[in-house]
Amino acid sequence: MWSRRRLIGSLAAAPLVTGCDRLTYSEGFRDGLRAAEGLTMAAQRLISNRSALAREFDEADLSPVFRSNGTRHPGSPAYAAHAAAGFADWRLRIDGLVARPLALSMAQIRSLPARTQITRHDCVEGWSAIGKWTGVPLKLLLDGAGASPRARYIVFHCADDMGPVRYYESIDMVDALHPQTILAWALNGQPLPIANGAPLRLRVERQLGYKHAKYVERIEAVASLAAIGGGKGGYWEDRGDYEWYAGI
Ligand SMILES: Nc1nc2c(c(=O)[nH]1)N[C@H]1C(S)=C(S)[C@@H](COP(=O)(O)O)O[C@H]1N2
Ligand SMILES: [Mo]
Repeated sequence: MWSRRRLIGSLAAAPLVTGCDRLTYSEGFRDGLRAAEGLTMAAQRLISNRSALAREFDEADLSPVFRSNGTRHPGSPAYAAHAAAGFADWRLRIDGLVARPLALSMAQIRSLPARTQITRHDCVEGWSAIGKWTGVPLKLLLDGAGASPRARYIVFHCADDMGPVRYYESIDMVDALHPQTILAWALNGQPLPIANGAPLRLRVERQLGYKHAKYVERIEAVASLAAIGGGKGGYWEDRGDYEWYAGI
């Protein structure tokens, strides 16, 4: 049985960078890759670029207003009830290819080690904004749930209806384990506003705006995206509007 106490203890004790990560980010490992026969320059560039940090800014750079886009309020009565209760009964579920499926309250999530980062958000519609985000590293949650090595993608299921379907997005493990990939619960030092995805939204800083799922209620580890939604890895991707890979 996975008690609440053990859960918090285990998540809180989890180091932010361990095992594979340290290997991926260490210079020695990259040197090894460089030397590896048959690996093209383009592939090397891709690997090192994708694990690099996105630029972080100063307080002075913050946009006066961080605008919102897409859903500004998931209209459902269920969401409205959660908002009215200050999201006290909201649960983030973590399931799929994990050893220990979790359902975490916002109080539990806020008590976990947090990362704060000031980054620029770039929307394909042609606007950018700089905001300060605070949240729990996704890696910590995945380690806490015991994500399987068979997991190749992480899917974010959202609470907002887009007509008959709900918004969802997905990222691969390179982005999922990236140190700046967090589930944010604060924007500019304040609780995350509803317009920006309360109570919890993804920040995946090496990707364009539509990948940053708002109103996240479930995180699913999967080996393939084929059986999720329309099979293309996201709401916009299924419609054929945007590409799944939106790296910046
Ligand atoms: N659940 C959900 N997530 C979403 C969207 C949405 O409509 N619903 N819009 C996306 C788009 S296109 C962008 S640019 C950002 C906007 O985030 P913001 O509202 O905090 O500016 O959220 C992304 N995540
Ligand atoms: Mo966007």
